[in-house]
Amino acid sequence: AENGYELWLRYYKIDDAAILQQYRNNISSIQFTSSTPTLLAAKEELLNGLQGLLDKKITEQNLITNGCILVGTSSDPVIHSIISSNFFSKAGKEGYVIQTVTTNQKKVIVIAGNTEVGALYGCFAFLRLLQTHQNIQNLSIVSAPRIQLRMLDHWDNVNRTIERGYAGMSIWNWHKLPDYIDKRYKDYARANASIGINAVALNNVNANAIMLTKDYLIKVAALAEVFRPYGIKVYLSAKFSAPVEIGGLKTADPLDAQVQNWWKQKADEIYTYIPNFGGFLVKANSEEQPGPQTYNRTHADGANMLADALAPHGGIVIWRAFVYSNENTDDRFKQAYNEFKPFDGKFRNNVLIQVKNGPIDFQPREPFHPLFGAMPHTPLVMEFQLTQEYLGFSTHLVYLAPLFKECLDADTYEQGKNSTVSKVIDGSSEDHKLTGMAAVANIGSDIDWTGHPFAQANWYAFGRLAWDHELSAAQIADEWIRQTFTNIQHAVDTIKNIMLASREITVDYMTPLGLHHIMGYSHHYGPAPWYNAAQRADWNPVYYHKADSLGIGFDRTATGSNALAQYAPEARKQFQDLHTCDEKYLLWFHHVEWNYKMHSGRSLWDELCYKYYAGADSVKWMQQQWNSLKGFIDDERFEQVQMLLTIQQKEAVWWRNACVLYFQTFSRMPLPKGFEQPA
Ligand code: GCW
Repeated sequence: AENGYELWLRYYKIDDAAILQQYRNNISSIQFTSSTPTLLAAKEELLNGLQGLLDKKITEQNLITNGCILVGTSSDPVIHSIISSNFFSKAGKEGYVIQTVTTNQKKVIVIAGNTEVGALYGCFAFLRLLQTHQNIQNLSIVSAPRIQLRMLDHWDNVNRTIERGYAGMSIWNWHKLPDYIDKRYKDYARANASIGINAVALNNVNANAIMLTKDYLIKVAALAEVFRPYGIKVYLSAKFSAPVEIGGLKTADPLDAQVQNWWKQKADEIYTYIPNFGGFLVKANSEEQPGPQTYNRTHADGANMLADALAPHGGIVIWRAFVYSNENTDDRFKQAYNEFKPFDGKFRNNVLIQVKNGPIDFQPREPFHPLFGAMPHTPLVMEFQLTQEYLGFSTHLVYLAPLFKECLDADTYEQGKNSTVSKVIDGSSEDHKLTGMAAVANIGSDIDWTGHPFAQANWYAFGRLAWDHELSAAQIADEWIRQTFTNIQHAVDTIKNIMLASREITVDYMTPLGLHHIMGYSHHYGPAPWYNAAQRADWNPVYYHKADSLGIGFDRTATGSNALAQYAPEARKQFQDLHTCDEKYLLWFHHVEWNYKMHSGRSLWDELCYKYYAGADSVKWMQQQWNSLKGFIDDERFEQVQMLLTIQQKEAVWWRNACVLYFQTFSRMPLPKGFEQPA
């Protein structure tokens, strides 16, 4: 059944006769140079994949014959003798080499890395070539990740609920662990390894200290064991108050010797169970979480204490910069920068600071976070969100690669032109060795893992971009579609068009022209721009859109909150002038009069209506496009997406009507000519 469980790792017989023939001619057997756990995992995957895709028995050989695929590491003498070391120096620690070579008159394909995990990644990459119907007759590929730490953050709770999870319960079955190993754990590891993800934080950043007790560490160790052959390290979200909660201490003050000692011992203990433990992820002093500031200490004091405990074992601390408080009456946009920038250079070298892509909170569109480029002495980890907290949960089809790329490609101008966010993140502009990109997972116990067949694409796209942020959103969509649905060109193109347009369409029906944070209170689903009742002002949509009789938008220029001052002058320039500011970001930075004339010649009010209507209408277009695919993909997933698009269409109209009617109470202007006034 086509229930989506296999994700993009579908190995069904290739349905194109010419391609199938080419592959059968070129592939007959495999040979692995050793049988360590990682190479065994690679062999299992390659055999399964090849036998499925080629519908042919693939044998294992000790001899090099024509059509043999030879897999191993650069240290193997045979591989060493037939592959130039040049290739291996480009592959680095985790990269791979795929080369067609003729040796002793035998034509073979070599898949190898400097490490076993590199070879494993190479096997997945090779299978991807077949799944996407590439010509494999003369391969010469070298690929290495641009970013070291490619990480999923699960916001999974101990009771298996998932904060902001929309695809069922947590796949971690804490109750049955460590003795019962769910098949999903391995399939999860396979999926991640196939796209190069090498780190996972298992539990919610709103952490439960119980995760650090022996009972749970043993369960964590069992998962780590399953993941290890696939090159994946486990991390845990650490609750800062753990020394008090589970350690019996009176304080969690990071400068207290007993507290420091408690963490040291805890780290030592963790490594006895999990020798390759990655380290801690920490949310401190944000949204009621405890942290060093609880004891009048700084983020640096807190992070460095944990870093010192982990350092002897090679562990790292990923400390989140997602901080803001209600007591601080300054624009929420500015708070993370103000709190963190002063500590640039003050963190231990095994501390990374994890920054959300934008300054508020995973909105459909945000400008890049001003911390990128502003802390040159500190490695910053990108934090994206796959689970669509603000983008229609797992109900709306929104392909996020364009959102990720928009942020990665943004120019911080911190070291002159072309200091893109991606260069900050990959360490190239500030010369960091330790680099990372993380994403909040959208994975749950639903059969298809993500609750929407297209949400799988976001998981996939994240991994691919963490490996190589130069890939385009279109390239990634193309390969994902071919692996997941079909290689029929017309269908690939149609699906790709839907995917590539989906994010902008969503912005249009939710938050066009730079509107942000106008969604339903607390659950964050649907529109509620009128909401003004939260105990915390900074959770009220009215705080963000500031609509009044004159206009709408948040003035973040020098006449307003002056958040723009946090950007480098050249970057600031893109936003600070009302007339030249890209209209996609307009209301992020300016309070604009309803009658203001936009680039289109329309008034702001008309343009706002135009965007909302275009967004909702475009979902109808998505439906039409999808409907044209009937028969090109399996009925099950076809119908599933069809139903989801029907909901999306209704809800796009809901967003449009709610926002237009509400904002109309301020503009007091009619809808543009020809637009139907919502009831
Ligand atoms: O987006 C907000 C969410 C919280 C989340 C927080 C965070 C884990 O609404 O649910 O808490 O961000 O990123 O810490």
